[in-house]
Amino acid sequence: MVDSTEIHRLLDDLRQGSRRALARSITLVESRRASDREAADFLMDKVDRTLVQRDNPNPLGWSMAVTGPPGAGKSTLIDLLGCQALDRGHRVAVLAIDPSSAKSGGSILGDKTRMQRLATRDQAFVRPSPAGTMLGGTARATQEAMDLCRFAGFDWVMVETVGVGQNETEVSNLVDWTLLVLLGRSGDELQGIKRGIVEAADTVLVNKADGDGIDAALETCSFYRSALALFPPHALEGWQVPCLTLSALKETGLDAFWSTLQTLQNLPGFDPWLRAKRSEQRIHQYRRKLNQTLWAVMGEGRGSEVGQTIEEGVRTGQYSPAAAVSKTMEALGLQGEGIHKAIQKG
Ligand SMILES: Nc1nc2c(ncn2[C@@H]2O[C@H](COP(=O)(O)OP(=O)(O)OP(=O)(O)O)[C@@H](O)[C@H]2O)c(=O)[nH]1
Ligand SMILES: [Mg+2]
Repeated sequence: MVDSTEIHRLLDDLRQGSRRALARSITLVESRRASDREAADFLMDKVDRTLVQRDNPNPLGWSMAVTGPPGAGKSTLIDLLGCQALDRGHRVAVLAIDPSSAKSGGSILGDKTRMQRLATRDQAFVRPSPAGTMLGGTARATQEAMDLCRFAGFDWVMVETVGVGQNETEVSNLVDWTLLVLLGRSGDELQGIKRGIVEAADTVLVNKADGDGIDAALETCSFYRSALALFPPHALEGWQVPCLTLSALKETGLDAFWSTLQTLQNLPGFDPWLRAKRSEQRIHQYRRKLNQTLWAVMGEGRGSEVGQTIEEGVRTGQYSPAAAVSKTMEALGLQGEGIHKAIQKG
């Protein structure tokens, strides 16, 4: 249980940029306990108000998702980009959605991590989060964790996501920019990567362009360049999604990445586009939260008696899924009765 004095202390410490307070706040927003939820909502309300003010008139900070197939080199790249961003004067935070920690309680800061260099830099904040139950390979509370990072003065936030399942495009709703990291293989393997993932990418990077891998990387890159040219125009006017080759291991090809980023941020429409994107994401966040909250109120289909009874009714065929939704609304006092009656009559 966290009381309001403690929340105010947390807020003060976060304002000072304390990484300890940041870690604690993220733990709070990740907690599933109802009492923590209340405290977290109180905290996030204050955080959000400040962030909205700070983003006016010009949006501040920069966040990127790093997506891509397993083993493409996402963590290695984040480690490198993170260190380079620190050297450029940014404060860097990394949130890694860790599929294993949910089961084992393990941490990517163990020997599995490829972010050793960043993790040892004093100014950086690296945090693994369990993947939880959220779709999209993103932890349930990732959006809130990102907001907390920004509030604590981390102006460069990167999120590593798991795999390339069909729901991973959800992560692009959380960040300013999505980097898709691919391996150099023969071009026709585009099939293996779902089109939606490529469509959600703002920049495509073909990694491991080193040693014997150079030719394959170049070939893959030219294949993607042709494919990307056929995609609908990007929401940011003047931006054509580029494909670059690089080696996160040998640290080559990064200059092109940084200059691409500069070109992007210098586009005349950049600020209005980013402002609009962030506004739209707030709507997403509201809807996602509303879903989660309703689901939680219903005991996630298990905990509450009403939820259990209704689910049992769906399972046995007593209620259609549609009738069950209106029954649920009714149980929550949300004028479901009319709809329910209409279904019964129909
Ligand atoms: N040759 C070469 N190997 C690389 C490069 N980048 C990463 N690797 C290696 O590829 C392996 C996977 O790298 P990670 O950074 O862990 O890849 P990842 O995409 O984060 O992997 P998951 O998180 O497990 O999906 C490691 O052995 C890296 O050392 C690169 O540019 N060139
Ligand atoms: Mg990784």
